[in-house]
Order: sequence, then structure tokens, then C-alpha cells
Amino acid sequence: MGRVVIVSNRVMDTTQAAQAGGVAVAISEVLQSHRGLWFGWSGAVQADVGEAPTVTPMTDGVAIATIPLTPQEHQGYYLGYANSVLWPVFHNRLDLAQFEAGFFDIYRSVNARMAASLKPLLEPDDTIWVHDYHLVPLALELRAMGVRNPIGYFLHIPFPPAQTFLAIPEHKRLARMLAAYDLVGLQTEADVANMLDYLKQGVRGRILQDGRIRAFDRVLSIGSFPVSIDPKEFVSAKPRAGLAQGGPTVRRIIGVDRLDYTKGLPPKFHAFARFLERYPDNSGNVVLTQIAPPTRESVEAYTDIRTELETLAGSINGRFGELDWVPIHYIHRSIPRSTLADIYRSARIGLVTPMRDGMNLVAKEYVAAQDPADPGVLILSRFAGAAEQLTDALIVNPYNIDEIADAIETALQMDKAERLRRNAAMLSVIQDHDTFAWSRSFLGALGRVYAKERASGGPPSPELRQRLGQLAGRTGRDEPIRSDGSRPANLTGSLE
Ligand code: ADQ
Repeated sequence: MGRVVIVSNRVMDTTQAAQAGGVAVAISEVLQSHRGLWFGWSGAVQADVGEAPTVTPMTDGVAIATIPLTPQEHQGYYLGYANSVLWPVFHNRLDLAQFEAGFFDIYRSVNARMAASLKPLLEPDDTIWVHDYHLVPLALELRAMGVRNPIGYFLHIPFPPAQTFLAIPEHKRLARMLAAYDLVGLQTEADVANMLDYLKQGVRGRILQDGRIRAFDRVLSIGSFPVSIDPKEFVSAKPRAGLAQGGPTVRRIIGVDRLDYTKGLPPKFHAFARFLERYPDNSGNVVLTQIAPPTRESVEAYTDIRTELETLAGSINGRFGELDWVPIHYIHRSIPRSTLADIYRSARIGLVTPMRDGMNLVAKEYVAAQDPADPGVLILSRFAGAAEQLTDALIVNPYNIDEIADAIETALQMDKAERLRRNAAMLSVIQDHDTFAWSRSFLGALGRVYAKERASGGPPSPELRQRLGQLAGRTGRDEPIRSDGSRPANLTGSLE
């Protein structure tokens, strides 16, 4: 029986996945049930990197294979092209992109080195699943080395509008790299529409009658596969005693976001201040607890956010605070996941207002952690991918401070019947489309599109056909792939 090979920038110990949640849990389950291999960067940065990867067999039957990066590679590939070009551009922040720095060649060469290290570990009937913006070139490099296995790609961040993607000097080369995959998975239908739009405008891609796209010399499929959580992980959340300013009359608003410029933290603080200004009766009774762990502090664009946010929290607390009440309770570090679940449960409002976000798992975690008999209210940015599924949240424009301030008041005033209805509707979406459904639907779709490609270019080996049948069968659906050319092609299967 063939394996699933996961390739991502970083790998993790699959036996510890529960502590990381969401995507890590799904990937670990896939690897454990398919005798899998997880390949990526070890996290080490060293001058001498050698050729072969370090392969570590884990106790659950999974093998982890890693390579280190040189300081130059870390600078150009990770801090450079991935996090100072692709991350800002894909989140619509062209103003922050460092195009001129010449990072692209090293980005490509690190992917080539990763492909060369991975190739000797591959077996003929492996299915390869590559993750995220660090690794766009990987399939093209593997194809150039003769790898003919099915290769799927999932982008965890948004795909930007065509006009934004066209601004990347290397956009055509990136598109050619994407076309080397059999299936490209995106978070939302809006992302799929953006990518189709770009392929048509930027590289004269053509949508075929069956919904696949012909671009360059290849045919690829694109679909939306929204990432999710395991809601069972949050069922036992308990309201937490001992939270700062936790008196019986205090209602808590919770925010949990990496300290990233895409997460809309300064506008969130401004909106909370506007709420206190407009609705002064809440003075002393409402607290915003914002947990914002540090992230990518070596990337230039991140250096000022921490100071900006701390200054803002200080000035809002100074302006509105009382001797016995501090409005913003700000924590700049990581919190154990079980504690996080309890804090979600203790909060009357989950305030999730990124300026742009691929999905945003915090929104789903907040909903899943609520007391089903007396749930809180989710306020969600329309620019988080999660807004496509969680339509029963209070949806806000994160650029509109007044709208967020009013939504906080609406959420506080919302009667129990409406809170129950909204939470139940969102929970049911999350339960139906959990993290395991995400991985199953992606691998099922990859199996189907690969089998279709092989049918036109020669049949797969009997072992591979059997393997693909198993993967496809696990979705429980076998819908045809179609697109009328005006709507996004969507291969989500059970996630539609
Ligand atoms: P992120 O940008 O990291 O992920 P998100 O989806 O919200 O955003 O996931 C963050 C995860 O980290 C959540 O599971 C959350 O509980 C956890 N977390 C955050 N702060 C924490 C803290 N202080 N302590 C402990 N845990 C904390 C990227 C994309 C998203 C996409 C995911 C998955 O940017 O859009 O949803 O990948 O595809």
C-alpha cells in the first residue's frame, strides 16, 4: 500500500500534534493511516548543510525527514521571498513587498535542493501533498527530476486578486510552477475565482469543459478546501476562574491572533476605544483580553507592530481606565491550548477582525468552545476566509471602526434565543466540515484528477490505481468536476 508524503516548510512530531491543533491534527492522522513521510526544514540554520536529509522514524509509524538551511538560504528563502514578498502580496499588502531584493533565485534554489533531497526517499506509488507559499516551485523541480507521482498543493493563505498577483515581477514563473501540480487547493471560492481570473488574464489559461485549466503545457485542477479544526477538542472547555478582572458582572471580549500586520490588531483596539466612547454605560463592565504571541520578529515589516500595539493599549487604558478597571488586558505570549479553550468559553464575544486571512481557525475554535446552552457571539471580518462558511457570525468590515464598535454593542445586547440559533448553525457547519473532512476531500480530489490525467496520458500502475481508489473512496462522494467558466471550479466534494 502506498504512502502519503507531506512536504511543508516546517515539520512536527506527529505524536504531539494535538498540542498544535487544527491542520497539524489532520496531517498527523493522514500520515499515521498511510504509513506516511513528512519532509521539511529542520529549523536549523548552519553553514554546512550536506546532501542527505536526516530521517527519523517516529513511534506511530510515521517518518520525519528534514534538512537544515544555510544562513544565506534562511535569509533569501524564508525571511526573504516567502515572508517579505509572497506573504505581504498574497495578503494585499503590495506596499510591504520587497521585490527589489533579489530573493527569487534563492527561493527557487532552496526548493530545488529540497526536491533533490526528497527524491531518493520517494516510492513509485506515493501521493505527494505540498503545503503553503514557501514551496510553490517544488512540483516543477520534482517533475524535472522525473517524478510522475500525483502531486497536490494546498495554499493556506489567500490568493490575491489578479491585478495584485500581476504586480509580482516573477508572476509568470510562479504560475508555471503552480501548473506543475495536479491539483491546487485554496481556502475559499473567492480565492479560486482570483486564481482563475489571474490564469486567464496573466498567462492565457483556458478553462476546459470539465472545469480543469490548461496553462502552459499542462492541465491542472483548482478547488476550494476550507481548513478546519477538530471541534471535539473544544467540547470540554470550562469557564475559567481566576482571569484578570473576572468579576460576575464583567463581560469579556477575546482576541487571539499572532502579532502580524495582517491580523488587524491596531484597528481592533481603536474599535474597542470607539465602542467605549459611543456606549459609555459599558465602562467598568467589559474587558478586551487580547492574546498576541510574537511571530517572525526577524522580518523587517514586523518590527514596529509590537511597539505600536503596546502604545495603543497604554493610551486606551490611560484614557478610559478606572482605579478598579483596566479596559484592555494584553498578553504577548503563547498559551497552552486547553487554557485557550477555557478562555474562549469565558468570553461573551470572540472578536476576529483580520484585514485579510486565508481561513482563521481562531474563529472556528471560539464557536466550538462555547457553552451550547448559553453561547457567546462571534464577530468576524468579512476578509477572513472563515466568513464564507460562518455566515451566522456578526460579519464586519475591519476597515470600518464604527461598524466594529456597533457590532460589539449588538453582540452584548443580543438575546439568548438569537445567540443559540447563530451558534448552533455555525457549530453544525464546523462539525460537518471538520479538519479530517478537509484532508479527506483534498486527497480524494487529488486521486480523482490524477486518475483522469492518467486516463488521457496512459493508465497508472495497478498498485497506484488501487491506492487512488482508496483515497477517492474515503470522501464518500464521486461528483464530476465541472465549471461553466463563469463560476469558480470547485472540487470540494463533501465541503460544498
Ligand atoms: P495563522 O495565521 O497562524 O495560520 P489561524 O488560522 O488563526 O492563523 O491559526 C492560529 C492557530 O494558532 C490557532 O489554532 C490558535 O489557537 C493558535 N494560537 C494563536 N495564538 C495562540 C497563543 N497565544 N497561544 C497558543 N495558541 C495560539 C495560517 C493562515 C490562516 C489559516 C491557517 C491554517 O494565516 O489563515 O487559517 O494557516 O490554514
